[in-house]
Amino acid sequence: MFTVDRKDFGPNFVFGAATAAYQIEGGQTDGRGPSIWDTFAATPGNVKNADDGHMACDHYNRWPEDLDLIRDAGFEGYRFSLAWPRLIPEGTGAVNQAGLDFYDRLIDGMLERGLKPFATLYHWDLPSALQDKGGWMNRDIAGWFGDYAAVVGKRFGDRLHATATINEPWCVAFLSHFLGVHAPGYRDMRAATRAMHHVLYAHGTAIDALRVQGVKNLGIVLNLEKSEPATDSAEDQVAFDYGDALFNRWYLGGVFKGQYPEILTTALAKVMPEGWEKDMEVVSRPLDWVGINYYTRGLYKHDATRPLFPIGQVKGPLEKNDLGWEIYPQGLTDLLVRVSRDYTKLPIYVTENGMSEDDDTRRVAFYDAHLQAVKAAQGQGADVRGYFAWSLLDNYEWAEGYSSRFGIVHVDYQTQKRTPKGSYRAFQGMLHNTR
Ligand code: IFM
Repeated sequence: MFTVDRKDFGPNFVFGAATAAYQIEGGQTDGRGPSIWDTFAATPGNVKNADDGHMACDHYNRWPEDLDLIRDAGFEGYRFSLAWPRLIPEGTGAVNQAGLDFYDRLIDGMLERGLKPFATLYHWDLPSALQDKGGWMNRDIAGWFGDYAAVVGKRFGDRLHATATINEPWCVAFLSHFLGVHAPGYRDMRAATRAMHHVLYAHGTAIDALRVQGVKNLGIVLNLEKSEPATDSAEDQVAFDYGDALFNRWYLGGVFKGQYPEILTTALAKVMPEGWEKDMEVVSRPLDWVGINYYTRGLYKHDATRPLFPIGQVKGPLEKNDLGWEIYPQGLTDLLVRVSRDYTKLPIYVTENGMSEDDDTRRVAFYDAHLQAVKAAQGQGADVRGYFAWSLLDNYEWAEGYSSRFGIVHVDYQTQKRTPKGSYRAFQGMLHNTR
């Protein structure tokens, strides 16, 4: 059970569970086009056990049961993503009627159960046809994404409670184009820098397209880490400055101030896309809310062997999840307070927080500590309006395949049987408690 009480968070606070299309849907034979994750997963060495999302949690067919689980836990919101290649198989042009029908059913299913739909337009499943044209490295992606946003806005906009453009632009850009860990698996600074800018330019372009369609309550979902120096040496301080700029300030500064950190625009000057400065007004279009996904901290140390940025990372001493990520609830409080103090007074939602772990008692403790951290941030003035557990279901954890389990509901991938875990019951206990 949790030590926090639902009432601690205020009357309009939204509790929810989160998922993403590629990680749970399956259902790939309704006219959906291929995505970069299909081919990335099929390339040996990219994903543990060569797992892919062709079946995932079969949510495409089992969504009524999944929505029942969300409702029965007492959650008020469901954060889900729409698959671009399901809706527009080639990325641009013809729309897939079966895809429209699927999301019609899903969104109506949420509304029938009294759940607020929190939609995300892009959670990493780029149509392969667009990758063939350079994907996030191509500036034209802003227009392609804007057109896709207009299709979603026109069809579903009036039924969505909140809409985010991009999930975790750092992952879309840096993790996928510099570290090579996610699709399309590039390890190239020029590719990454282009993606870092284009993903935010596309975000702003999509905001414009959604506003034209009259869609309300628009935001973006940023994954932020609590960056810290490994020691208090001057060199590690510089490493921390780079690390924080790359992970946090690029996105926060771009979206809320129309400015990228100077330390990066200087270091990356030779590979920045030409004329990027002129796009900053679009990058920083006014929003209605911001989502923050939080998991861990980053500890930075000086590393002179790295040519572009003299930074390396060290593993800290804190307790870790089964992927080796440090558990650091204080970091969530600090980030929420920092965002509201230094970047925006908009409502903040914790759009993801959770733990990869087989031992669910540790997950319950994780959630409890992080809910306490949210409460502490509210006490320090951060306008936090909601919290979404990642994830409703065990699901396809990208390069980790199905070996990593983040769910509050266990999924048996042989039978697709769902079994609520203790952490699900802990949320249920808190959310049904009327004390
Ligand atoms: O599973 C992912 C999710 O898709 C995006 N945020 C982090 C989660 C855990 O790694």
